[in-house]
Parts: sequence; C-alpha cells; structure tokens
Amino acid sequence: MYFKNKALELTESIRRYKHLLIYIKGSPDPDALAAAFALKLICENFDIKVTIDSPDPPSLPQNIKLIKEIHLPIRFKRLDEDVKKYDAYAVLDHQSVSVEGLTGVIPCAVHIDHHKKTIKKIPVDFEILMEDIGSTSAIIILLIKELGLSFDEPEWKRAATALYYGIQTDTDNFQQATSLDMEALAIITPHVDKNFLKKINHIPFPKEAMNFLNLALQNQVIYKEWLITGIGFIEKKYRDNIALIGDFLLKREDISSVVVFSLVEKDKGLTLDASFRTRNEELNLNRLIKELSKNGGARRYKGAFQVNLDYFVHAPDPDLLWKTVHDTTIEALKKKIDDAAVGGIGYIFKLAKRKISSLFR
Ligand SMILES: [Mn+2]
Repeated sequence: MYFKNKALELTESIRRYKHLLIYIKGSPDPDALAAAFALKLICENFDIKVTIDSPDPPSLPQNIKLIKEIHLPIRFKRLDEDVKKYDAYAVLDHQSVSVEGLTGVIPCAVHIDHHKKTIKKIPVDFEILMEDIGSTSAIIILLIKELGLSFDEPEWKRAATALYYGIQTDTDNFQQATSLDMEALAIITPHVDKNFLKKINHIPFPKEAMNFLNLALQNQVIYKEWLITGIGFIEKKYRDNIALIGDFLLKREDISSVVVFSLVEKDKGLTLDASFRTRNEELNLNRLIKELSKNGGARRYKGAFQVNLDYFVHAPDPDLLWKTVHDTTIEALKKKIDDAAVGGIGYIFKLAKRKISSLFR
C-alpha cells in the first residue's frame, strides 16, 4: 500500500513541471546512476523532459564501463549558469537535497534516498526516505511496479541492468539486501543483460588500487578493533579507490571497523576524504561521522565525510600539510572511538535497542 500511494503522489508531483534536472550529488556510483536513469524514464512517460548532471566524473573502471556500455545519458559537468531553464530539480541517493546554485533558485521536486535521515530544512514536493532498504534503485523499481508503466523493452533492459548492478554494489553483493531489495530484484531480473553483468563483475582490482592498498597497509594504525589508515595525496580521478580499499581491509578478522582517508587533489582544490566501513551493528556510524564533520554521513555499515581544504592548496610544504592532516585525523578518530566505547555516541543507540528487545522477552 505504501508504494501504491507513493507512486500516485510521485506522478502528481512531477506532472507540475515540464523540465526536470536530476542532480547527482557526490560520487556517481551505480545506485545513484541507475536510479537517475530510471526516474528519467518514468518522467519521459509523462512527457516531462529530464536532464541528468553529475559534477563529478566516475572514477572506478566498472562505473565507467557501466555508463559507456549501457549508454547512460549523464552529463559530467558543473551546473549550467542558467538553471532557471529547468522547472525543478531532483536528488536521489543522497541524504540532503541542498545544492549550491539550485536550492532556493528552483523548487526541489523529488528526493529519494536510503541513507540515515538528517534534519531537513529545505522544502521538497515528493520524498521517500527509507532506512530499511539497501538501495535507492530498489525504491525506484517498486515505484515503477506500482505505476504499472510499460517501457520499450530495449530501454527497460538498459535500466534493469543498471538497477541490478546498483542494488548489487550497494548491498555488498546482496549480502546486506533486505526483503524489499529482493522483491525489486525479482521484478527486474528477467529483463537484465546477463552478459554485461558477467563482464562487469569480472573487472579485476584496478592497478592504481594496488599501489594505494600497499600504502594503506604501510600506514595503518590499529586502535581498539579499528584500522585507520591515511594514503596521502591522490588525484581526484582515483578517489573511489579509497572506498574500495576500505572494503578490502574490512576482511581482516581482528578488526571490526576501517577508516581510509586521503587528500584528494582536483583542479585548484583540495579535500580531505574519509571512507568508513564497519561490521559492528551496534555502532551508530552516522552519528560518529556527523560529529567529525557536517559534510558526511552513513548508512548501515558504510559512511564517508569530506572536509574542504581548498585554502591549503598552495601550502609550501605538502609533506608537512599531509603530516598535520594525518595526525589530526588519527587523533580526532581515536577520540570519537573512545567516546563511542565509554557510552557516548554508540551508547544511546545500544540502550534503545536493548529496551526494544526487552519488550519481546
Ligand atoms: Mn545508494
């Protein structure tokens, strides 16, 4: 019933507009890309024009392959100067709809996400914010089912393939898929391009990632079941490797959480990027990250934050800058880990959980 009602609400909301901009915030990962493409197909069914923009280019080889071979219609560019040519914008697969240059200029029509909810201040026409589902792609599929739309088979095949891969990557190869993700998969599986999925799932670990992994192992600090490691300066196009290394390091058996961080260089800018991975179900990772940086957040088992350091781009001694960033990050993390352990961050979460479970005893 929830998705039936939401599907009707979605059509009402989007039909108020003629041209919608879907803006991909953060790294264009398969879940965000697939969800954007599927929403475009939905809109086009109602004769609504859609443009999809991502300010960041894809970084992992499999994501580049996905975009290229499925012909995903995404423009990798900064925001147009004249955004008023769009009637409204949409944000998918991101906690916040706030976009400089869009928010307050044109209305936000759609917000669909599966990360932890944040306190929102920006009005949105239509939103689905679910924390108990593994991917935004699955939410879109369940909406499409309720809408009863029938797309052309070649287009639907492209969308289904991208959505499948979106669910796969966001649920760690379906290991963290919920029953709703499974329900969505069952809908699209008959339509996916199996050959393409076979190819994309056999792309080896990129060679740059091997170098970064080597650095990560050399620089690792183990602290109370946490593995923290900084890999120094990296070019923006290799940024997604930070998360990839995090996934890999979490396989170690004596640790439960991993943080990989790096100084990411782009054009004339500099950002501290940190990626979090955990197996600890009781850890409130979202809160831990939010206390470190406003510009970050988490869903179950995964999270990230960024800190803008553009001001330091001309630092005369890059090594010294890295050392300062490195030592500060390690100290800040240790402090938050201590807080979580002695009843700070993680504690309230644990207590609430205990209360809930005691009701059933
Ligand atoms: Mn996602």
